[in-house]
Amino acid sequence: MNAYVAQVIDNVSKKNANEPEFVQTVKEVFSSISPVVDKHPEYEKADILNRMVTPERTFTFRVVWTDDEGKVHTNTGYRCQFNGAIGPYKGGLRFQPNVNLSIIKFLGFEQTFKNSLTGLPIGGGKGGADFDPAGKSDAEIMRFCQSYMSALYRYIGPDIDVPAGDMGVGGREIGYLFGQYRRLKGNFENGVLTGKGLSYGGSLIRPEATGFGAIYYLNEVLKHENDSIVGKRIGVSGYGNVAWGIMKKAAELGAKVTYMAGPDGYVHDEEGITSEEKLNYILEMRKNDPMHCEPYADKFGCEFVPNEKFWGIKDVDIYMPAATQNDVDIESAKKINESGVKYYIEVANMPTTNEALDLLRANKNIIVAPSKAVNAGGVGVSALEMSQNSERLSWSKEEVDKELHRMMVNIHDASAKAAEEYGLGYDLVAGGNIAGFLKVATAMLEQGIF
Ligand code: 2IT
Repeated sequence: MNAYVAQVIDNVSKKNANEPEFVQTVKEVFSSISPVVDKHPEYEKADILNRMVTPERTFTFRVVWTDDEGKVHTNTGYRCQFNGAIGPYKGGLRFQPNVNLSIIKFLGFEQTFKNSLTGLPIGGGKGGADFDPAGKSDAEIMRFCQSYMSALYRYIGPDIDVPAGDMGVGGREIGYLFGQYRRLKGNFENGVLTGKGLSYGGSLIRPEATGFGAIYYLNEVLKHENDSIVGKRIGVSGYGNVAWGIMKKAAELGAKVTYMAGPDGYVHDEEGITSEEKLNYILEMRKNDPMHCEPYADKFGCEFVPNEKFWGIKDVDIYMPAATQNDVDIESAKKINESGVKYYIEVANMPTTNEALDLLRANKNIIVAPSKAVNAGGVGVSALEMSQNSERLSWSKEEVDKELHRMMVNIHDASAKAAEEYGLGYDLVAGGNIAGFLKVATAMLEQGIF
């Protein structure tokens, strides 16, 4: 490995030893860019890598709210404005009890390269809170969001930093966050958030964009292998917003999701989760209880395996981890390697541990695609939402979908080309990291030392 790259990884590992997820993602991205740094000594001269692993600004804030019984609760909010070299900071907010600085920084670092891959002018950022939305009433969610935005609003804006949703933050939360921003600022600046409702500047297709984009990307991988999506069976971990978009688009293109997994176990639906009735039921089920997917198996009479993950099953063609980080560990990766399944398409942010990813990438019979490319259609359509807001108009469904499709084809092709240029063959993981990195590095170099 390039000595400068190794030295930066070593620095980060020591300095951020209490931030394991962040260290993990830095190692993953930077191990791919070693040949690029060999070729470009100017990066070391300008210390680009140490600058890239140091967020431009990170802050935490107090979020106090009152529950329906009148009890006062205190949470910690976060926002990490990681890299603004190619555009305003852009990235979601995650509300989950396990949120901490390490998780926010890993997501912000990944987001920087992902956003660069979209080809659109957006920098990288991420935020959230250690708030648990499970079991909260609508009024409690609203009060939490209002308190959260009261602390954040001074530091964001359409040309500064544009948050969106992530786990625990969907259309409802974005609505309350935007309402409070508007109330505090006394203006209508809807480009400050994306993932908004259609009545106040949201974009068509944004809720489905991450899942649809993942299938468009998968389609390019299949084409590259002279294969076709028609008739393919897909195992998806997760059944949230992103997994749902995958199910829907897969069905539209003639494939089917036959496995889905939740925190309580997994469902096997050999017929495929393809009908409108099934897709609608999943939305209903999730609204009532986001922790259990077993009711689906009960309702549609299919197999449910409690407390297990499905990694290792042989009766699918494609695995798509779409739940959360580090869902696939080394033991799961061994099972996947033995399953004979050819395509491993990451969807959730960092769903694979580094060890597991190395093992899968070493298997020449498996094609691995990285989440920062595969799931980039979500933030990509967020950037299209920003464009629509600044133009003060809205695009048709067809226009947004066409742009999303074009973006995913470009991301796939740019990743394949970057890997090819560095003599790495069809390595989508390295290629995605290299292509994302180059644009950010160039922008930083051209803007001078700071
Ligand atoms: O991980 C992600 O890319 C997101 N949560 C979406 C971010 C966005 O700004 O739409």
